[in-house]
Amino acid sequence: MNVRLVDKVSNISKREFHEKYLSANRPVILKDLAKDWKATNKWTFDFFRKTYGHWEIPMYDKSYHNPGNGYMKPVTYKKFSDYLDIIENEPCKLRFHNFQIMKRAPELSQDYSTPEIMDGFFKFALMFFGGKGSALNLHYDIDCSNVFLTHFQTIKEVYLFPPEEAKYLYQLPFTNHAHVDVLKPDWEEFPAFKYTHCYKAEIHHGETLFIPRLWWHYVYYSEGGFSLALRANESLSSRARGLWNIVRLFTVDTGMNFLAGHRWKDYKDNKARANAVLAMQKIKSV
Ligand SMILES: O=C(O)CCC(=O)C(=O)O
Ligand SMILES: [Fe+2]
Repeated sequence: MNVRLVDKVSNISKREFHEKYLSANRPVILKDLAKDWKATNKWTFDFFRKTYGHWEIPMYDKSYHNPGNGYMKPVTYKKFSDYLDIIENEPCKLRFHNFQIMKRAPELSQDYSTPEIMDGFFKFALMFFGGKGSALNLHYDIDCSNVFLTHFQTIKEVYLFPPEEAKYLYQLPFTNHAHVDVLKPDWEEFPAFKYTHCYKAEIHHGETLFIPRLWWHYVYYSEGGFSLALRANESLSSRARGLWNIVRLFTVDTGMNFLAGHRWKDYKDNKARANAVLAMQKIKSV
């Protein structure tokens, strides 16, 4: 597998961003997009612990996509302050993800501003927390948004793959995810993965990773930490596609998981394998 580093830039104009990254559909790390945000200094482990520590929060781990009753459901709940104590100090595989934090704490939206680097930002924002050693499996964002992921306090790694490489990633049909462990691939099970072009981004405190729409990403918390994801989509047709994706993929997949559990998972695994075999045959016949 071929791994390249994602560019890191500062002080980029809207025009240059459009030309080099948005229109070219390329990821980039923006070092200073969040430099004037209050959040950059204010959002510490201690701040969240002191202000919102009493919340009960849902916890997720790598069983997120296991078939059956627990499919895409929390594995447990924890007090937010207890969870923050853990992820600040020790390894932990639990994550708290896709959290629309501003719904619960609208005052936090005063701590950042909508970036001006492109148009079409959505009002809502998501937060992601993870312990050292936790990972979010390979997926693309089902709503087809461009994502601006700003990380706070620590470092984390994101591995990105272009949309056209889904076939080498063993995309599970009717889903937006795949189960290759990017950091430790099982080459016997996923031989096509070696044909991918992987882009690695290491995001440090206050840096923002631009994930272009439909790009696949695998997130590894090399240290415990948290990020804010702002999302933008300038194109009405792609917004519509995102909505359609949510209805079509989510309804079919969760419905079939409910009806057929393990058999549905086997069907998806077999289909992903067959697609990868076909893709490899095409490469070899060229
Ligand atoms: O940072 C994370 O844990 C996941 C981020 C992500 O997948 C996203 O913002 O789309
Ligand atoms: Fe994502």
